Amino acid sequence: MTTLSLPQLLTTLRQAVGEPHVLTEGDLSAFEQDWRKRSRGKALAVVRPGSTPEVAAVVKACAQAGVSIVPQGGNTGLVVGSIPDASGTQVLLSLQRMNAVRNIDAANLAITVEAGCVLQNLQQAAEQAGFLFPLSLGSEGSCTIGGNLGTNAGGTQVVRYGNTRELCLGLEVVNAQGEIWHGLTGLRKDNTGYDLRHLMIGSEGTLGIITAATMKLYPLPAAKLTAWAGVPSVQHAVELLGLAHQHLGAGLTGFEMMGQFALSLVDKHYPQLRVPLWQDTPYCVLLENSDTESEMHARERFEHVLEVAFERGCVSDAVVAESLSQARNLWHIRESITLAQAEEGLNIKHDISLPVSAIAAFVAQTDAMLAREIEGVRLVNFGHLGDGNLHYNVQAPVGRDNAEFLRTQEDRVNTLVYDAVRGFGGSISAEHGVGSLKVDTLPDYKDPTALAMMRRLKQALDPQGILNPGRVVQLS
Ligand code: FAD
Ligand code: 2HG
Ligand code: ZN
Repeated sequence: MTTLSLPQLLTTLRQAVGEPHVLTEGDLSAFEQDWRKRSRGKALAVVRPGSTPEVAAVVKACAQAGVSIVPQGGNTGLVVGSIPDASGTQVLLSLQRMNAVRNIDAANLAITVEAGCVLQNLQQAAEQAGFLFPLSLGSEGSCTIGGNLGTNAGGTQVVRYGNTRELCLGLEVVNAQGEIWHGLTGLRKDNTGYDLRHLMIGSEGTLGIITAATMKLYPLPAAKLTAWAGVPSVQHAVELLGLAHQHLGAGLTGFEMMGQFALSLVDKHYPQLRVPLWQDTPYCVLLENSDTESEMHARERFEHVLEVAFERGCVSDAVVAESLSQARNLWHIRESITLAQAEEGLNIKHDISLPVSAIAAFVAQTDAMLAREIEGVRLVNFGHLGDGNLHYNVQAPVGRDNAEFLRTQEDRVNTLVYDAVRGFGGSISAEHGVGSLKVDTLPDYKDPTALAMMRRLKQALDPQGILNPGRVVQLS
């Protein structure tokens, strides 16, 4: 194979996707800086293909030039996995122009979209066709389905519908050789060997570039009920979750827990949102039930759960949304925690999962340990309790510079928290992924055989190491 020099590569890329879609000058910060503004890279070029054959042509050209590629969707990832490194030698491949809804197959309850389709647009397309696409994240106005698949995103409906992985029926992928795998079958059953779809999902752009996906659709719920409950402790929140599972069954679609400090940040930075109950109770829970039957029956069951929880002392007070707009406001408060943290200043983010049965003990033990280790430490503890997933974030003590705290304390705090997570049988990443932020930490917590198999897979599928190198697994 002939090799390409960098000028030849740029010429080939311009021929492949069109001159206006190869950006090398001007303000490229939207592509080169991560969402949290922790890191900034420098791309050789930002390349914006408009079709799958164009993606294949870009990958082939980069492979020929030995230039690596960083796939990017909405650039909302939180683990520094979607921006180029600082070398100025990587191609940033943005999928944003590939945003079409290709097909809705109502009988198969499936929708096929291109990878750059913004999640909210996908939700709306499904709804216009009379269906629900249940994946829901605070970043849904800008993240893309390609990025959701790349990270196997979770979000707030996982307790009922599963992670992005569970919602995917098929993929179209450009591999590291620039070949196109046409896997958009939409089949619900297919046991013809290794399931490459599941290998690609959650691989954070290191094994292939997802160009389109067939995703599952669900019936639209007829009634949705939302409550905000004050709970005296994490253990009480876990007991409330048990009651909700017992009485609501598959109707339980959301179960989020939020600590007092997390909610105080929303109250401080967005006082207009009027956070309920947060001053009176150490934790609040946001609970959602979705049903295909009438609201009257669902409401009876939903309120029964809260009554039983109240009698048992699991809930100290609760409000049930009386309208769609009240329910939306409650969800908006929950979704604003990430933005409120950003307003407060950088903190040390953790995205951990634990068996639900271990969460109360983990929080009690780790809260106390961090308070001993770092005087005045503030914990932004919130997350998807229904899935055993906490965002156990660590904010600098009052008066201490956030950036300095992050710089000097992150490694130490990570070790303290992740060792505790390991002690309770948990994972250091529940939904955000590894990216470059956790790539050097992963070997300390991942089963060594699993890690060795991951490295072998990476070497087999991408022997040149051109797809998002330095993310997920280091090869040397
Ligand atoms: P990007 O950030 O562009 O990329 C993420 C990773 O996927 C990178 O490694 C990238 O290389 C890879 N990638 C992107 N597109 C492709 C593709 N087409 N093919 C292969 N690889 C690709 N995450 C959750 O899981 N749950 C949440 O509740 C949640 N809430 C959030 C709330 C806020 C306010 C913010 C800012 C982020 C939140 N996130 C959450 C994180 C983030 O939104 C998700 O990780 C999302 O899935 C990223 O999508 P994206 O399109 O922005 O991907
Ligand atoms: C959420 O659940 C996101 O809101 C972001 O996963 C978590 O800000 C965070 O740490
Ligand atoms: Zn989350």
